[in-house]
Amino acid sequence: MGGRILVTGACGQIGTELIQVLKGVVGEARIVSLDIRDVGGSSWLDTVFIRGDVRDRELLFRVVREFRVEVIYHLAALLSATGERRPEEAWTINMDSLWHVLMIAKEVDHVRQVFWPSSIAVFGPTTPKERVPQVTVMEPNTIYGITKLAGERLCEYFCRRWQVDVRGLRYPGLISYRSLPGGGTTDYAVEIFFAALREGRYTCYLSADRCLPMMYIDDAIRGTLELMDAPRSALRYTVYNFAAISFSPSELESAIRAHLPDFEVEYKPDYRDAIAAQWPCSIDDGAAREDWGWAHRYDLPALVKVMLEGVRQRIREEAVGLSSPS
Ligand code: NAD
Ligand code: AKB
Repeated sequence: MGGRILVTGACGQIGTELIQVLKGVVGEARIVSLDIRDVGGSSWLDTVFIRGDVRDRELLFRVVREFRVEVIYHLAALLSATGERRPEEAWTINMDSLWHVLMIAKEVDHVRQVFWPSSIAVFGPTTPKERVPQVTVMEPNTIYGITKLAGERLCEYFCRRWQVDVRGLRYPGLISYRSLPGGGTTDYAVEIFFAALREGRYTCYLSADRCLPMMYIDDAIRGTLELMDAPRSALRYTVYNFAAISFSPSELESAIRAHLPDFEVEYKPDYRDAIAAQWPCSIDDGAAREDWGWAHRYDLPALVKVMLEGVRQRIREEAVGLSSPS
């Protein structure tokens, strides 16, 4: 058997979707999942599951050596909204774990690649709002954004100083129905579909005109794997701007209302609106498009269509006990 792929944060929104796709590429036997959540056994989505804390350096070294891991997708983190409620934990989970993963990649010979996600949260109030360039002012003022900025610099450092092959993307808000988001500011763009189909109404915690960069999950996973497959020599950056579409809650509301004319949204901005206010509306991902051929496939109408179909199906399955909310 070839080397294994380790996915940390495996039970989260991205981990769940990434593993399903990776299984189709390399088979479940080559995937090791790690998360702090209790999944009720030693298997997650038919992969080997290790329950543990990514801050535990010894555990990470042991898992990587025992399973002869070659590639690490290091996804475990606290996201922006949770991070503002638990800043010290956000710092230790997001930063200590990245340090350990990069040290492992530096020291363990059979580890040849690391993927680590950054975020649009790396930008701040002094960053341009529209078509943010790849290289720009980055002065985030959420703890989450600060960990992403420090993380980007750390990845760059390990890459330059020790030739660790670490690659990253500044993900926008990701939208999915098979796995649900956890503790982010952009989560409204998933919740709204469930509320539209279940209750016909939604109370949105962002302002109606709070425009943010967003992406359908299938585009995000495909782009991630394309970046990992790209020849290292083609990559000018360690972490790339990565974009698809941008919209505000009221634009999403209108796009949903094109399918559900009676759908109603009330706007009651809370602390998450202040977080989103620091982030840009749109991103220039020209470097990703030039260097490794990135191209998104889902525009807003396509995203709304696939989400309404998927959420409707999921609600039906839940009603007959075939699927449980995650
Ligand atoms: P998520 O919150 O859905 O999942 C994170 C997972 O990490 C959870 O399953 C959680 O149990 C696990 N975890 C948390 N603390 C842990 C610990 N101490 N040890 C082990 N596991 C732990 O998040 P996600 O949306 O899947 O995000 C994955 C990565 O992508 C994160 O780094 C996040 O910052 C980044 N990202 C996500 C988005 C998005 O919209 N989903 C956008 C930008 C960046
Ligand atoms: C969040 O809202 O925290 C994430 C992100 C954009 O990083 N979805």
